[in-house]
Amino acid sequence: MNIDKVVLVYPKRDGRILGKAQGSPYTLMRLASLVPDELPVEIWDEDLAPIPFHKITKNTLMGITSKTLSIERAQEIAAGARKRGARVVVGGTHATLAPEEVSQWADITAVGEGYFTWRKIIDDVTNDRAEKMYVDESWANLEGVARLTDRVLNMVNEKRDYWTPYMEITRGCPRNCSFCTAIRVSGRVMRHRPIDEVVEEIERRDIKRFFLTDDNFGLNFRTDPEYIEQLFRALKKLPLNGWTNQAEMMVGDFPDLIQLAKEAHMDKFFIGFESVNAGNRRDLGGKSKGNIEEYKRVIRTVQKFGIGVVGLFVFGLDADTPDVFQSTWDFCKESGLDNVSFTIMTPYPGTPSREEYIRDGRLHQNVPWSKYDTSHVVFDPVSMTADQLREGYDWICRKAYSLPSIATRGVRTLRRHPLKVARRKLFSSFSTDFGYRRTYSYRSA
Ligand code: B12
Ligand code: SF4
Repeated sequence: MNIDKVVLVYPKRDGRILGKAQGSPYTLMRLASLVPDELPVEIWDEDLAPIPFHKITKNTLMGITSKTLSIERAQEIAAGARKRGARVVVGGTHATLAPEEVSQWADITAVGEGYFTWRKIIDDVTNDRAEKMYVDESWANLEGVARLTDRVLNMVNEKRDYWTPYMEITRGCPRNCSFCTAIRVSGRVMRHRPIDEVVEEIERRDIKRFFLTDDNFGLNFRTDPEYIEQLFRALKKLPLNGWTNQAEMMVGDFPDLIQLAKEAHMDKFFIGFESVNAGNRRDLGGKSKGNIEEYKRVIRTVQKFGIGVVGLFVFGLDADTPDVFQSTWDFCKESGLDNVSFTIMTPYPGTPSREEYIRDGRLHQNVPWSKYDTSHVVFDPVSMTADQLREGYDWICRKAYSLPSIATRGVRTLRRHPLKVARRKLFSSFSTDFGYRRTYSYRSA
């Protein structure tokens, strides 16, 4: 095929929020940077603007990325593009978790990481030898991989069009939580980008804030403290306003690194406490044990250094009874968490949880993938009914994401910073809770 243009597409979910889309299309920026210089490349983010179908020709190679919740929209876009003769490649989370399903309507399905396969796909399509499916689950070294090109940085206006830039520093997580899809997408081998590449990327993008895409950045505090220390010392020198990352409780055991994190301008740890119910331990791969006194100790330790803690909780695990909502809410209030995220257990394809629910006849049938958004109930829990899970979730979200609750937590967070930096911290003090309020609002959409 004679490719005259490569387009990379992010299917719509949230649209613009107060004029900007939520986060920069980082996955597509990395993939666009792999397109050979001689081929024109464009990024079409449907959260920013409608897909310009009229610009698609039979010489267009289209790559679509999609999570499970947007796969139906991805399929519509693919059908529109194929009608105009384009060749369509679909990759990302859902294609990795359910490749047979996706390959029924995509020309090419990319499973796992695209850092090496995407270039090969372009080359194979050009030379008319493309295969139906490309798989990369080798979890290769990240050194020198998909460095963002200036062409791509000139194409995406991160400051004007997006609230949050994303950034990848590490990838993978060696744990094995039964409901987790992240490890199926980025593997159970923890890999690090070289620190000089990280610094160079931040400087060249000229970003002052970012959200780390890393699945379990905090685990490196234990497994690779030297890397973390050097990273923090390098980030300290940059003029950053703040950054956030996903971690687990054991970061509380490393006060020296938390101090360095603060000096490196880190704002918040998103910590997966997952459950206040000790009975759920089995599902949590050994990382959270439902010991709420321990949770509180970790929160206090981190906050003492001026870093915020966002508590992540999931409802509907096997041992959850209807009183889990009240006990979680009590914990949130007592513990002084800065922000809270509540999700309903969602059995994504490719996870052991889903297999178990299917085996037990507990998975709800004919539910569209768009409802797999962690705010809808798509299965029958063991220790309560689906209605109780739905109602309890609504109850706790109404409490936690009410404007007075958000204001109370936001002001508390803001007061942790010295007055002279308060303006810079205003956005991050409130934005996380507002984001989750929006996610929850899909319940009634
Ligand atoms: C950053 C992130 C977000 C960001 C948004 C990022 C974005 N713009 O989409 C935020 C914080 C907003 C977010 C929100 C949510 N997220 Co999220 N998120 C992630 C995270 C941590 C990293 C993704 C990322 O950017 N990685 C870095 C880039 C460079 O890598 P990548 O995307 O994996 O892409 C590589 C490959 O997948 C492949 N590839 C990807 N696309 C394509 C396309 C082609 C053509 C090819 C060839 C290759 C290819 O190549 C890339 C390079 O190797 C992943 C976890 C993970 N490890 O995947 C979860 C993850 C994708 N999110 C998940 C979920 C559930 C959600 C929420 C529903 C959670 C919630 N309740 O709020 C919401 C949904 C929001 C929405 N509207 O879509 C799940 C998805 C599960 C599923 N089956 O769909 C994941 C896997 C995490 C998990 N919980 O298991 N998320
Ligand atoms: S710790 Fe987090 S990223 Fe790692 S397997 Fe568990 S849920 Fe997934």
